[in-house]
Amino acid sequence: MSTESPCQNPEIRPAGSRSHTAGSRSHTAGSRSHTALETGSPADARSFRCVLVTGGAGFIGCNLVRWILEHRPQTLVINLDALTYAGNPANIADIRDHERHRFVHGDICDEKLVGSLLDEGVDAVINAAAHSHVDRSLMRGDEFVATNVGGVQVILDAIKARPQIRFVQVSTDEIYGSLPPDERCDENWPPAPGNPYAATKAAAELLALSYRNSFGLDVVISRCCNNFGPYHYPEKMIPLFITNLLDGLRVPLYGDGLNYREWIHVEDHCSALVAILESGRSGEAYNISSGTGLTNLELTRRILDLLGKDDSSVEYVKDRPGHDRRYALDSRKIAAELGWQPRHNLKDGLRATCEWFQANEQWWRPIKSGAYRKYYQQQYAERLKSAAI
Ligand code: NAD
Ligand code: TDX
Repeated sequence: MSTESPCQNPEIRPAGSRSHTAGSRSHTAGSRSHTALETGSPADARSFRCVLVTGGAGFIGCNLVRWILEHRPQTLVINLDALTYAGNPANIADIRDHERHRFVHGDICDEKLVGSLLDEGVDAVINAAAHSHVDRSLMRGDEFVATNVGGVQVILDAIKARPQIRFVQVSTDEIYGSLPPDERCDENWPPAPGNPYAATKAAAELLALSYRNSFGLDVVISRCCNNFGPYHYPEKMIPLFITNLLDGLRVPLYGDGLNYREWIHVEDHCSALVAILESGRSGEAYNISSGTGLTNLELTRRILDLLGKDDSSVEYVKDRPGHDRRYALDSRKIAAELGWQPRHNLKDGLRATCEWFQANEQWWRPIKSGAYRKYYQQQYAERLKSAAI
């Protein structure tokens, strides 16, 4: 891996540099590609020379880094990731040596490191580093508070000393909590997080906005619905269910299976984050959704169908405590203000995702061993009779 920052290396000429294709593959059969203009960003969109992406070895982060390298040839990316259990060097293997990308193994809670990276010419931070799994936050909350709140405070303090830097906090639809039937929430809906993970994400938003109010920091917030796509860590529902089914195991559906979620392809989340970075109004939050929602049971049946299985592969298990029943976003604001639209539909995206997991066993098999097995046993042993993986 490169040790010299691409932001400081005069040999790297971002505007004219070739786009990186060697070794990379298209992960999204059936999707239209995004060109530089295709986020739909308004004409007065800002451009950024060097973006610090945190959590860039995780699911959304690695897709975001790849998206920026591919669609913003003028932009250099520093990728800071602590490589927790969810961070994986294999997620960025194909871009490891990209001339506009530098990976730094480190913690967003490390004040000195964050400050020194910002001094490398960074003009924007997109914070995707987090502990992100609701079920783990129900086991213990300390790491969630430390990273999702404490880490954000460290970044904000570092930016406070360098106020020219724009900050995008990657947040979630979960901050709204469970919605009543038939309601959709816009960005003014009051936060009412229903689990410790969601509470830390809501806290981080409030903290970021308080730094804007107190110190004039340039802060924008994104709130996205559930993502799916390549490199999704297989503790989350879609990749867990796909990989279990590929192994001939049953899938553990919580409760009655009627909890309702909206699902977006991760590439659409990435294009929305870039639109928010480039054109989002300071101090604003933007919902991001595909508008496609369904119950977990309906989603499970689609996955079963794609993989040639039936309902006998489903095991209804004890529900998640405090399980939010329904999330549904009104995302007209990002469409109206920033011209952003999703480009993937669930049907094709889900098929492509199943195909990706079928074609990339070498990626997920090592994950589903070792420490993951311990987690799986802890999480499901009592819930799922077929938990012996
Ligand atoms: P993930 O768990 O796959 O990845 C998180 C990454 O953050 C990992 O690479 C991990 O190593 C890194 N990380 C954790 N703690 C860190 C620390 N202290 N310092 C540096 N790096 C650290 O999560 P994800 O699904 O990719 O989510 C990314 C972000 O998007 C999170 O902020 C999450 O809240 C948000 N989000 C996720 C979804 C979703 O459906 N997955 C939806 C909306 C918002
Ligand atoms: O084994 C399971 N069985 C099951 O029925 C798992 C892991 C999940 N579920 C249900 C719970 C949820 O209703 O499926 C739904 C999706 O669960 P997850 O994949 O764990 O995602 P969720 O809890 O909705 O949170 C995700 O979307 C919002 C991300 O993990 C968060 O980081 C993001 O903020």
